[in-house]
Amino acid sequence: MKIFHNPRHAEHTGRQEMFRGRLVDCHEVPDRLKFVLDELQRRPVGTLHPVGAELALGVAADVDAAMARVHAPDYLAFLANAWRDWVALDPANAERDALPSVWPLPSRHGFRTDAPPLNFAARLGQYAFDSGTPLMAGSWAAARAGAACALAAAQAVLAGERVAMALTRPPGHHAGPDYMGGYCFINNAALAAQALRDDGLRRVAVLDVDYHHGNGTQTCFYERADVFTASIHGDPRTEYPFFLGHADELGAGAGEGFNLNLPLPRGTGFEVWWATLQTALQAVRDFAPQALVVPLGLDTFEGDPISGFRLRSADYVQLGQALAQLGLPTVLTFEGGYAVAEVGVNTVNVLEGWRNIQG
Ligand code: OKP
Ligand code: ZN
Repeated sequence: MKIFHNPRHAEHTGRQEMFRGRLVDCHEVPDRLKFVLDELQRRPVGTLHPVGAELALGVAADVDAAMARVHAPDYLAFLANAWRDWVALDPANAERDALPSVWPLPSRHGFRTDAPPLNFAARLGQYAFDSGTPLMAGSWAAARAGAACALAAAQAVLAGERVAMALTRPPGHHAGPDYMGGYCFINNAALAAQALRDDGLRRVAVLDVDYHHGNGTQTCFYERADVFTASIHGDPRTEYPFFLGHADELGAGAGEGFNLNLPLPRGTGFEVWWATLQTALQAVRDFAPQALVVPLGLDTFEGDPISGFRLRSADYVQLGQALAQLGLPTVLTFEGGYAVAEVGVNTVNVLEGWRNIQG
């Protein structure tokens, strides 16, 4: 197994996120990735490939083109210049992370979309759906290098690898065509799926096992029949991201029937989660894809500080085995998992499960 990791991930280190009326320490921290790398030293289940160097060696143009296949040009330009614009708003901002604090409500409330604001604080609100996603000087570089990891993993799978992982942060599955949020800026899983399609695979499935609904990925492919999206997650009636992820979201237009949401109540344990996984796996098999992308969140763990499922560390070996048994070329993207001390063991357990099946 090839593991493409992002040497620039720590350039994105948030200080605080807004949570229920106050600023709290960020959960999405660089140590998450470091603990996975540490565990991979102890259990070398795959080969490690840093991707930052490839960015410098001229793959950069490909990365920008691939991001533009998923994200809107104005959104990418916004991200590329966001830090400069934040500091231009007030030089004192150089010492603070950027967080939005004002948003347009949907246009039915009368707010205009035909007169976009110039003020950067307002533009940040236009492109972000929460105030829990701090943006700082290195966020763009880190997210862009992460996109390169996702593309490298897709390319490895196209070249014949059975499974490849994009080990990067910030995560991606909440980022939509033209918005950031949920700690995400660039949707790495969507990039990988689109890259697989662009290289000639006709059908690609995405199976999101993060605790939180992959709203960004769902939205990217909602009206398409070529990419089937499925997600098992905490019920949005009580769980983040709240405004998407219900069971009645089946896709639209040509994409009708090609989205599957399997929300579960907070507190769900492995037995029910596993039965639900079987439903998702059967739906993937029914779609008969030529490749699979798995946004791999480890925040279904019982010890996760911001999530509500009850999986144990050993359960992740079974998850890896079940995914491997699909027998599909697979790209894994690293998403959530905030029990930092255990996220390395839990991640590598998935990969270990894969290796059990591969032989
Ligand atoms: C990102 B991923 C917790 C509030 C929730 C957003 C959670 C984003 C999860 N204090 N903040 O899906 O793991
Ligand atoms: Zn999550």
